[in-house]
Amino acid sequence: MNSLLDRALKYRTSRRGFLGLTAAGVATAALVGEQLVPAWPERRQASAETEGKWVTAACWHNCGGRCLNKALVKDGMVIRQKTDDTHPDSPDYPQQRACARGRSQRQQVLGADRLKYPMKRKHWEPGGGNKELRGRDEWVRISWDEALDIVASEIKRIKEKYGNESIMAFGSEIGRTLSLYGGYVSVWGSTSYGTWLETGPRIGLSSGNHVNDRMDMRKTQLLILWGANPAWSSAGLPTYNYLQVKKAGARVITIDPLFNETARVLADEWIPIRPGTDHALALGLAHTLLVEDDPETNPLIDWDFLHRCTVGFDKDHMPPGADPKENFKDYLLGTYDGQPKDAEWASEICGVKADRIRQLAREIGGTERVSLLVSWAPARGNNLDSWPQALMALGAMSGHMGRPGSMTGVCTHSGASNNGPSLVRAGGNGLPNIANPVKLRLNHNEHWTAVLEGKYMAGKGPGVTEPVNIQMIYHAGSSALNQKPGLVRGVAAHRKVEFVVAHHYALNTSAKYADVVLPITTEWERAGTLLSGNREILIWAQHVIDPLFEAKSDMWIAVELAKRLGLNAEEVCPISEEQQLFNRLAGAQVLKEDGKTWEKLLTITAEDIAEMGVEGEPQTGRITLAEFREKGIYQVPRRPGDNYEYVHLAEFRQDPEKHPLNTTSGKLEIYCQAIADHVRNCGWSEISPIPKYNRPTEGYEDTFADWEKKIKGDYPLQLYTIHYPRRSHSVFDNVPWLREAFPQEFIMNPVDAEARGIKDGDIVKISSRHGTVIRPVYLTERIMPGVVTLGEGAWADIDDETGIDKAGATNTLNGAIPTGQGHAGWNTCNVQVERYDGPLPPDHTWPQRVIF
Ligand SMILES: Nc1nc2c(c(=O)[nH]1)N[C@H]1C(S)=C(S)[C@@H](COP(=O)(O)OP(=O)(O)OC[C@H]3O[C@@H](n4cnc5c(=O)[nH]c(N)nc54)[C@H](O)[C@@H]3O)O[C@H]1N2
Ligand SMILES: Nc1nc2c(c(=O)[nH]1)N[C@H]1C(S)=C(S)[C@@H](COP(=O)(O)OP(=O)(O)OC[C@H]3O[C@@H](n4cnc5c(=O)[nH]c(N)nc54)[C@H](O)[C@@H]3O)O[C@H]1N2
Ligand code: SF4
Ligand SMILES: [Mo]
Repeated sequence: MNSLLDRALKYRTSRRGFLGLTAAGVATAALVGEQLVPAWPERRQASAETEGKWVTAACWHNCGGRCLNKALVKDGMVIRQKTDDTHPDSPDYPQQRACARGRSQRQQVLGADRLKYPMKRKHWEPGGGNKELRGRDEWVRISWDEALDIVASEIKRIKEKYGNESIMAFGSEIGRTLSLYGGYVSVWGSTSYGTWLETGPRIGLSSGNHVNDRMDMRKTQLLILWGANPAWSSAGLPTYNYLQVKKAGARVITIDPLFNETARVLADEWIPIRPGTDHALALGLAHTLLVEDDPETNPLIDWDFLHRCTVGFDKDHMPPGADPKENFKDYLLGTYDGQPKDAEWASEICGVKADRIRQLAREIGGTERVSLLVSWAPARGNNLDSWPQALMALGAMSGHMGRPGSMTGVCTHSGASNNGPSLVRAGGNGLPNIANPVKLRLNHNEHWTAVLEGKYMAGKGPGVTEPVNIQMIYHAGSSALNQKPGLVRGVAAHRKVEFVVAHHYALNTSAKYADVVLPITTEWERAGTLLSGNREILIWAQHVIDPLFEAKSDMWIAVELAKRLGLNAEEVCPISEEQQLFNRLAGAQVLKEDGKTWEKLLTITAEDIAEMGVEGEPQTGRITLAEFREKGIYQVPRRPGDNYEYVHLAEFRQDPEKHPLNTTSGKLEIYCQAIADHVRNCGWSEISPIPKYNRPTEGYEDTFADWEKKIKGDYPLQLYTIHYPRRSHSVFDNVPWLREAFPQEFIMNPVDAEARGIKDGDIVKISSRHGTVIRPVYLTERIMPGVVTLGEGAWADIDDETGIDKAGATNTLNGAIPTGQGHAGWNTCNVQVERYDGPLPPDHTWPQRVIF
């Protein structure tokens, strides 16, 4: 180990190499952000040499992409990275090329701020000691034995004093140990899918992607990217795939508060819209279709599909038991409430001109093949439970479902531009599940409040709460304190409980506020794993380097704690990491060219098995294990017209009786009692079974003190939090290269800035009802007036005196506001912005969090 460290420490560099040796780069090349990687000239030299071995290195983050990253390993150190060059690139059979984050992966794994040893807070005592010091105490290096003894004894003490229902934990491996020890409180709710998680499946779509694949999409004539920015949030191929759709002749419209990077590449037209108001736009479009449709002269509605495949559209197509007056058509027309949901009504809410709404409806209804694609972003807002249903109703009315080149729904994350079942898939790891005996779960909008106030909404109907007493927070996966809503409240909760422990490889927000921090290996230091991404690939990420310093895996910790708690460690981890990897390799399958039958992916010999030191049987498959190891990827070749093309809902459209959906009626539910019941049971708010517009808490309407008179309130701007290219959520935020490349600017329209005396590049103070951050401002007409945005995921850096977060973590601004199905409301938040006169050096110049 020592020689590995010596070698690593010899290889120091500035971030210059990454940005190129430009004059500006040289001028700012103070040695901040030192990393344990070779300096630029040494790397150039390394590339010229043939020494070293290229190893496929995991890029394992929840980033919406999945690319091939390779590391050149020499003397046990990574000296260079590259991306996919396993085959020539073409639109049909493209390379899986890495983004800037993947190419900076070394800067994270080998960062100077890697946690080296277990450590405890200097003033920690059993029971917490002075808990207010969490987040500002000094750190003391301790041995693994001491660290594990402390954690085990606190788990035992807290369980005996308060019961298992006082331990809240995040993380799968530690969950195994805690489950065997009587269980732990877990957390529920959609942080990612917005309201698609619960609404999607109940209305007949799904929570995830549900459109056609990339080859089929080339048949589309009108591509509408409705709140979708794959250029930033699905790095890799999606933007390139959409470019092929455009090249094949499609017109492209984006509907988004921001003229985003994707629009810059693809859009023929940008329609700006206020965040959280897409539901109103969908209703305005549906109303226009309804009043302008004439089957003879102006056919805009696909009546055949609507009547055969949906329930709830009009009084003649209601599910049994439903009030016939509660139908969608009469709601659109305003028959009973006196308010037609016409283009003018929609325009006042969403900000799109009424004429443009009507014109867009004509385009959608009047074009043969349309792709109406949304990401989850427009559903990630308070009270937006009925938005997915409104979009589905629009897609069903216009008939853009279940046909080649025609689709409506979610198309995002790793499925962006290319939905459909995986064509190549890994086997299971063979690890048996361990059930958690504790059934108490806290919604992520409530868990910090529940710690502070001792009660939570019990899921037993409107307003029914029950008591809870959390005394321990265990962070061993996810970045909960930074990534869940209500960060300011979260910090207070961390300073209230008796014990906080975190596993991490750098001092992220959860670790910063802990009592004990345990250093963790990254994927590069482990046995290897199989990673999937878009439907056509499987990546074998391999062991790259030995564990750095004293880092251990989460499973090792789970096992060591189990031993100290008197549990059977064998039960926690009955299968070695190597055997788990082998099981996944041996079980990998690939779809044959007929598009119907599966074959094993790998030929594995007895020698392979002996070399891996695992148990298994030789097998025959499509490629050899050696080839898969060498390339690190298997990619299914594609061509237009192949048997892998996928059209979502095709069979259902053809014969809905023979291929019913998994809904109460078996059809698409424009009237859906199940989702209304579910929301009611959650306890926070109620919705109608049809997609009626719900006013979002902290949405556009709440920027007004008086909505009727249109008098603005104290927080007059709408903030939404965008997924930002510096990071994958909080991951990579500590990498100085990426900090410099993507400066975490606050994006604002010049009109709003001028009214506040703000100039481009000024430091601004952004305040919401829940917290305050400061950031440099980037003024651009690419964002619509009245709306501002900031990238989510920065590592909070809160000054305890002023309460100001200088890093600009968006959850400092986003409050924890439980509504509807308990989903996260990141894109509905009201703020005020003013100039900030204090200094704020660029964050790539900040000292890294190097502890020892
Ligand atoms: N304000 C606001 N907040 C948001 C969002 C937003 O738009 N706005 N987006 C939300 C969305 S869509 C999502 S999906 C969530 C994501 O929320 P999280 O999943 O909490 O976010 P990540 O930052 O990806 O956290 C993963 C953490 O696991 C760590 N990690 C990785 N591998 C290991 C390992 O092997 N062991 C251990 N112990 N740790 C490991 C990473 O370093 C990282 O700290 O964030 C949500 N939060
Ligand atoms: N670089 C990077 N990529 C990521 C992630 C990351 O953290 N960083 N996280 C990954 C994860 S887990 C997820 S879930 C996805 C999330 O990805 P998405 O769900 O696509 O979310 P965003 O990228 O935040 O927003 C997409 C677009 O929607 C717009 N938008 C935001 N709110 C609204 C709205 O209310 N209405 C409309 N019409 N448009 C709106 C934004 O301006 C943006 O252009 O990203 C994934 N990809
Ligand atoms: S998109 Fe994701 S998997 Fe691909 S290189 Fe970037 S961070 Fe890595
Ligand atoms: Mo997500």
